[in-house]
Amino acid sequence: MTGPITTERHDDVLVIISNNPPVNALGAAVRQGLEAGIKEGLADDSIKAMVIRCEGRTFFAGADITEFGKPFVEPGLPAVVDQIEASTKPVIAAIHGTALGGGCEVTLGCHYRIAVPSAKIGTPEVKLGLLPGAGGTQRIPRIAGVPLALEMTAKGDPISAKKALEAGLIDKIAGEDSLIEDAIAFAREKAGTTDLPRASKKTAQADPEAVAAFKKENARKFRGFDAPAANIACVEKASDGSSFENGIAFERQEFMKLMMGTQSAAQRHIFFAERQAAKIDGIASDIALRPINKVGVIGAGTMGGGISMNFLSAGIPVTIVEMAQEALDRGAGVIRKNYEASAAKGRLKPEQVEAAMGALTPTLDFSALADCDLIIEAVYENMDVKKEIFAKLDSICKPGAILASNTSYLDVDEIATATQRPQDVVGMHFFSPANVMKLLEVVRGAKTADDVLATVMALSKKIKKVAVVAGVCDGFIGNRMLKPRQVEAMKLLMEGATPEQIDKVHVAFGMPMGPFQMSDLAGVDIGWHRDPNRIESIRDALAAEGRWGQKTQKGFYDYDEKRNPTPSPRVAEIIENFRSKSNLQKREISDEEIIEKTLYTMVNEGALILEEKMAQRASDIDVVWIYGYGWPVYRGGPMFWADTEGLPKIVAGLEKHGFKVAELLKSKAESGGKFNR
Ligand code: T1G
Repeated sequence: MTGPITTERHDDVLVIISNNPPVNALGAAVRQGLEAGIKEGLADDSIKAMVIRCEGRTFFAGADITEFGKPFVEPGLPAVVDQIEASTKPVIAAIHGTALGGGCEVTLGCHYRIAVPSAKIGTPEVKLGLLPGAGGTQRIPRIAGVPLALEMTAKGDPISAKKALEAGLIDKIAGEDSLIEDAIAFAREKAGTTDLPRASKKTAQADPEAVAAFKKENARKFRGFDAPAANIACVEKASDGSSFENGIAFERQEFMKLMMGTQSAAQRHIFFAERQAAKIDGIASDIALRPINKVGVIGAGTMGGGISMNFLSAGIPVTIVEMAQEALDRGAGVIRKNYEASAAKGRLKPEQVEAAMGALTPTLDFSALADCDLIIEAVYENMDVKKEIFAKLDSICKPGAILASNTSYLDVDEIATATQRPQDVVGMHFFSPANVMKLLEVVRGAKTADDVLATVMALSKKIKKVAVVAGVCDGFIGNRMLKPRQVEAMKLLMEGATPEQIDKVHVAFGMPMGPFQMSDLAGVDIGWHRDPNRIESIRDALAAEGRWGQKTQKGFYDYDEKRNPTPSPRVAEIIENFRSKSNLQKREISDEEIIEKTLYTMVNEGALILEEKMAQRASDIDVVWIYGYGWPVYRGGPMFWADTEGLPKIVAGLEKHGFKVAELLKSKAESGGKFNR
């Protein structure tokens, strides 16, 4: 046999082997090879049982997503799964790594499943805006029941081999290093079995209470998404007494609806965009990286503490430096409190908390940073202070140490001028809370060395961040696009919109919160000049009277003790005062105008960012907004969304309100081009 599938005879057991790196995706050649392998085993009387296994790091990780949208090539995966199940000889799935999506469905077509202890199985299709389209929504409930089927299909998180064994989704746990031998022995045990277990022949007990509870519990998480509801409907269909064939027909119908929709296209776009962002154009992927065995963090405040946790959780020791003992103790205390909170929720074992805290070295001695491989400055946003720190780092740090600033908008090139080693200087802009938010903007200075950039990008994956390369400009990528949104939102207040109207439009769009809710969360006083007598804007007026947001129980909204917001009459009065002083007439403002002025202007800024090469690609901008600001993944990020809106419509909307349209946006709109293609 040629192609990614080969077969190996072990006396009376035929082993069908997939070798399709990197993740054994079930592309056409793999499906064809599986079909041929099963046929070979059935045709040979000396073969009494078959094993399906994969080479490399994992069992099949699902359908080949790169094939979606391309011409269909037989056999389809459902047919292959059905062929396996119909085999008159036992077929055993030998699972390691992650059997995901179609990979999980292949195992469910097998009569038996054996897995190593570290294996995971799951159906993450919902995270791509889809559902298991090769029988998974019908076989999982029949084997493991409705509650677990709901969890696995509608939420998409994999389960451990242990949990799968308890649920009957696997039959046996193999030795971690003896999967092949154990699978062959297991197959031999089952050889000759006549009444083979077939999931499609089982029935699933309806469980309406479980469905209702699941829907209620996840209503907020599923808000705006189409796929979760489709997965739930399929699981209900599997347990409503319908025949397996009817269930499969329903699954196929729902799968095609999702596959043809923009939500799945958007979510698949982000799946690949996130991985593409890790690649740096023009730098060889095998460039030698600088070893990072010890990290220094300057500043033990909210950001410094959160940043430190990322490395401690990845097993990398951290030396954290402060100016005063009280601040140092407070910072280390917050880190411990955060870890203990995770342990209380069962996310960490107590020994993991102690290991992390044991790897933390709080100190007032700046020279302790001398042997760190990477030092991240996380002090307040003042250029003089940062340059003074970098000059000190330059004098004490070992050659080759990477010097990073967590600045959220200051000029990294200017910071680098404070050192004799600008090639070792880079920006690492974490998003608050730094130990939670996945986005990391890696700011490439004009002189940042290629290996420095590549080292930080590789390290980002190790600390479970989604990293995007940004150029040096005001606000880099995310905050630079946030600016027009906030400016236009404030202008709309002056013309008659209310904070709650604008926020409502953004939340309905799918954002976790609107511009004013976000200001109240982050702090209305962030970046305020702090002179209560200098009132030049609505924001100044609020800040001057202590309306700093949630932290003072009042900002653009008033807050009760549970931080529930209510529209503020005082804010309405402040807005009215400013409007009348500006001789602006209050007018009705449509939701459409709010979208055009706050979101179209973001897209326009994104186009400028691409023109100026401050982002490597449009999909990087999408990744920034998904992982840094909660842009709804089912809309694929601002630039993908603009493509689906239609660039001519975006241009028309911008021109209608007198905005200057970026050349790149205009030229793409005129030529029928798109940002993401
Ligand atoms: N198809 C095509 N390419 C894939 C792929 C897939 N399913 N999964 C990963 N890749 C590529 C990925 O783009 C990257 O490429 C490389 O493999 C390494 O991936 C019918 C319809 C398996 C947990 O959703 O979750 O089955 O950047 O960097 O961190 O019902 O990949 O190197 O060029 O992520 O070790 C359902 C998706 C599909 C699983 C490994 N399956 N993959 O993580 O490596 S739909 C999924 C993952 C389906 C059926 C339905 C992860 C991983 P490149 P990586 P990793």
